[in-house]
Amino acid sequence: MPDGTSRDGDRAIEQLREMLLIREFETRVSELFENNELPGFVHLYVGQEAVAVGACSAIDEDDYITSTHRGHGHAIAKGLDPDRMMAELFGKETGYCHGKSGSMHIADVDAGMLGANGIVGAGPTLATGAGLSIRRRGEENVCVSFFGEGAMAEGQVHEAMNLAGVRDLPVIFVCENNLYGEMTPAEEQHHVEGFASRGDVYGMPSETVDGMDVGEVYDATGRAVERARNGEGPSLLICETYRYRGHYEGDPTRYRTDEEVERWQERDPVSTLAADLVEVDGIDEEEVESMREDARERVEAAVEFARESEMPDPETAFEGVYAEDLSR
Ligand SMILES: Cc1ncc(C[n+]2csc(CCOP(=O)(O)OP(=O)(O)O)c2C)c(N)n1
Repeated sequence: MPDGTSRDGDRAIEQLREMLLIREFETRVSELFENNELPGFVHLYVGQEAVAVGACSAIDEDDYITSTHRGHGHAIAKGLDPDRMMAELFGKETGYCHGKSGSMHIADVDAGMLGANGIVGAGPTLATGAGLSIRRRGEENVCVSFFGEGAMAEGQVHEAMNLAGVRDLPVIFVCENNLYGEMTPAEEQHHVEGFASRGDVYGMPSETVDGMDVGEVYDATGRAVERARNGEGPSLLICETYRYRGHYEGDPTRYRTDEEVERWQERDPVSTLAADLVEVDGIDEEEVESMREDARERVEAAVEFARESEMPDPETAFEGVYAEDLSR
């Protein structure tokens, strides 16, 4: 549980470890995709690591998240196993969804990861549903819903926020403003500046934070989680961030300049946190390097696991696809 204010070196080390794992996972996925080893599309999370890790480190293991088409970082931050994630990307039987979901629909309900989602804006509606279910069962959990600023223009996101507001549901809406929805700049898609006012209309407090700073995301999520657990309802958190890769792998990114990318990379969330740990907490640079090496090895082991796993049996194509009996 976050205390919302103090800096904690051990927590920051753990956050760096997770951010490095996401960075290495995504970097390796990019190479694998380029080598035609992965079927389907991939949308990478490189650059946005502080949002997933900051928010997920402020909730408990038995809390829930919903994710997006850019969901690998959210899944890793929620504690999913890189072996089963990589196997899913390879379309293998050992993957989280037995090779049926690929990158965009990885889910592990037991771990509270209610799903990546290829439908833009679908996560918040699931999160409001999870909030309703938490409330009905009398539990104290919360659900963090990640979505992009592009999704903020989707009707269902507003419906989800409205119902969560009306019912005071324990949902934290985390909007990752990475400035583009596919190739469209945010200012061409929204007529207001910033997104905090969207919370006002649904009666929930909003905070806008530096999404490149894991500590800021963690603290702000912690405040929202506390409200939600106290029965005070949902919150909206806007995290200003940036994706370094294209919208999808292979995107020529003609809609932005190299200078813009470099400007954001100067504030890289992983290097900034690592530098902070060295300067403020006095950890050795070698320790950071060894953490990076551990992350690389972990990802390589996941690639091996995925490569060696079997393809699913075609006979199982319709298993686990439809709900068996909705009447119960
Ligand atoms: C309902 C729906 N409309 C359109 C698309 C096509 N599409 C996929 S990603 C995307 C942009 C989403 O932008 P944003 O929500 O900001 O997320 P980001 O890609 O920036 O992470 C769009 C329009 C879709 N998958 N689903």
